[in-house]
Amino acid sequence: MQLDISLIGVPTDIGAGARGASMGPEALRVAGLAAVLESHGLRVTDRGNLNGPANPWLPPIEGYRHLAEVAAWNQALHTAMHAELRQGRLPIVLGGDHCLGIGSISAVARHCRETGKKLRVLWLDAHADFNTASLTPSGNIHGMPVAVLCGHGPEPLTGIGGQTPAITADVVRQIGIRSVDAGEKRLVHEAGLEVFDMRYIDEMGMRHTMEQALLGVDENTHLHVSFDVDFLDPEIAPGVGTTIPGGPTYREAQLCMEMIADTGRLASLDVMELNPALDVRNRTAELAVDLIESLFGKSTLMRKK
Ligand code: 6HN
Ligand code: MN
Ligand code: MN
Ligand code: MN
Repeated sequence: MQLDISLIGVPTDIGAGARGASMGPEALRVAGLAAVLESHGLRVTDRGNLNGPANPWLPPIEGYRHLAEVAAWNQALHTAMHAELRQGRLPIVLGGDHCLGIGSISAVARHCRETGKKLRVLWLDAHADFNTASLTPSGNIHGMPVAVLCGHGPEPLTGIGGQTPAITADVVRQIGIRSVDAGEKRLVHEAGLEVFDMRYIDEMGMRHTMEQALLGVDENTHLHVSFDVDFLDPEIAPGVGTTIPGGPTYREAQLCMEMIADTGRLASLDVMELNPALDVRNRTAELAVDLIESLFGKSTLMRKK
């Protein structure tokens, strides 16, 4: 695992349906993210926050809410993320709403093309985030990033990073899914996305799920985790804008993170959708930090490799 970590704060809720994810980066810092990582011998540099347009809080236009502003934030993130990867560092994006997956993952994909690495994206989320302008029930672009990355979307977003599509559906594994809109469901099937939904996790268990999701990850793989905090059950993680009941428990989420850590291939991370305005005494931020600690190798007992 790379030892040099960069924190990139992206304080915006420009793609969301509720205000407040713009405060996510600071809540993660207050919950002690840097110190926790440093306690495991990792070197952490906090790059501070990116800048971008304010949230004008306007209704959607032709199926997109705040398209120009979403494009500006994602272009800024793409540039910052790519610069960190090019320096051999491991970037952690402190979101911000999940529309930022576009800038983040397009940068990772570009880096993989330049270095000949094989990309695997684990999308941990209650939602598939595979809507388009014609399918979306809300116009909120945080419901669209995976579709955009796969080439379904407006040029100002699909063009970020210089190659459209930025990724193909076969690099993605979605885990924890339990809320997909009707039209979105059809497109997910058409695109051939591999989805481990909650029904699958209930029946097969998190261990088998992660074994399947990580199948084929090898020494030449760049593993990117896009962690939407609403992946977690709302009982343990209330601080998100779009809670959906029936998510992974504390231990299921820990095991998920621990099995990712065991691969030793984690090379970039998004922490998205944390909404401190809806949280209870920063509990969800603290839980996110606890899980990130497991993602970087904390486990309850020393395990022989
Ligand atoms: N997220 N499918 C819903 C929509 O409006 O498109 C919800 C999307 C939630 C997105 O949590 O990142
Ligand atoms: Mn999401
Ligand atoms: Mn979500
Ligand atoms: Mn932990």
